[in-house]
Amino acid sequence: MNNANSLANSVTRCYLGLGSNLENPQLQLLNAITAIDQLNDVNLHKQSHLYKSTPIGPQDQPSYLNAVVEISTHLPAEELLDCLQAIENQQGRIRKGRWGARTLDIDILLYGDEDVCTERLTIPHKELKNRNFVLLPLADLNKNLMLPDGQTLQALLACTSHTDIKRISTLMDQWANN
Ligand code: ROI
Repeated sequence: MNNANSLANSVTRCYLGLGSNLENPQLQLLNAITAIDQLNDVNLHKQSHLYKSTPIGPQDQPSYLNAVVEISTHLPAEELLDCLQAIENQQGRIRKGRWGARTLDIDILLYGDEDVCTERLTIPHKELKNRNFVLLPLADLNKNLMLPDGQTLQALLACTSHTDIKRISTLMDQWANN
């Protein structure tokens, strides 16, 4: 349903992508997930494994750590974005240019089945289909996921390179299993 959130009080299931390659990336992601879990009107359901990935963009920057979480919320997409940007800022956001190293990015990948296109937001995320560091963790959470345009995650994964990304076993795995 495309207008799932137009009804007052309806709950929307969302997927958020997290990435970091500066200032202790693992701690950045763990702290961000804790902060997401503590947001008013956000329920954290699942978190993916943690992935080490080769940078997209200039190669003279550290490898990234990436993960995806599944949440549900009553918040409209832009209010959710405000909350996520506040978390990025609270964690002392550093961004070395558009394609450069960064302490923390939290992107709204999917907001229910909705297509959102505003000045601040494009959902589904513009690069979702092209990024293995988004597709692989999404598959940890919901391998039967279908995008609003009807494409399946499995079909996207089948034409994605898996060579420059590695699933890593970390404290986060233990945390996820508790
Ligand atoms: N590259 C990887 N591997 N992971 C990211 O999260 C990431 N984020 C970015 C850019 C600079 C595009 N490259 C990335 O913003």
